[in-house]
Amino acid sequence: MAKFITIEGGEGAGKSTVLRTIQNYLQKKKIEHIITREPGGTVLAEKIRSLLLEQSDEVLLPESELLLFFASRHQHIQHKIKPALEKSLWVVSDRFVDASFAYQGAGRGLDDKRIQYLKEWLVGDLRPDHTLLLDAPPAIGLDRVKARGNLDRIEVEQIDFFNRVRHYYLELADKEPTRFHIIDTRLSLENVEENVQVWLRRIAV
Ligand code: Z5A
Repeated sequence: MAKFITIEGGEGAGKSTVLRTIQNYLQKKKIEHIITREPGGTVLAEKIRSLLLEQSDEVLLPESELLLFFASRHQHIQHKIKPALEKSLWVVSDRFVDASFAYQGAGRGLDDKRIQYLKEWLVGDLRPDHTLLLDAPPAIGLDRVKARGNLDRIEVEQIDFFNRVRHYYLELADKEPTRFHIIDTRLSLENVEENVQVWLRRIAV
């Protein structure tokens, strides 16, 4: 049966490595799937991604940011996620709607009720079967991202912003233990990979 899996976490949590591990596993098991991401995933949604991540002289207001994330998500759901699930493919998405509550809600301080309204309207009852939360203190992830190179518009936020994001994700994982699995990404990449494999063997039944 098709599964919808999302990967969440802070900056530099190692999502790229984890996604490669998942892709290799699904290929080995001959499970048909797509790997996709938010913001992005379709041609127009990727254009919105550029607007969201580019540094700009004009301040992108929190409300506009939230609406752009949902505009990108709506394109992504209707043109990519739902059609794939309807064809019984597994869908693995690098971030999904939890990120809006974490970043725009907890991070930027926008009212959860407004985000909930957009979720009910545009996401409806589409819900990930499993969510992998890659967790580490933000200082560690940010150091990794800085070592990698240029920072995007969101990565230049202050550490308090990322602490609020992390705290939100951990609370949500605590509330939804059946959906969430947390992996500590302070561990080496090899250990993270091993833990992802163990989790995959458990869910891919
Ligand atoms: N966002 C939002 O605000 N609201 C929303 O609704 C959505 C998203 C959907 C873009 O997302 C931004 O949009 C993101 C959230 C926000 N905020 N920011 N900033 P994104 O997912 O495309 O970008 P990202 O979260 O910034 O991804 P990233 O920085 O590329 O992180 P990553 O993919 O998790 O990291 P990585 O490239 O795999 O690893 C970074 C480096 O660390 C790399 O050199 C690795 O080799 C190294 N690394 C990773 N793990 C380890 C371990 N365990 N040991 C040693 N080294 C490691």
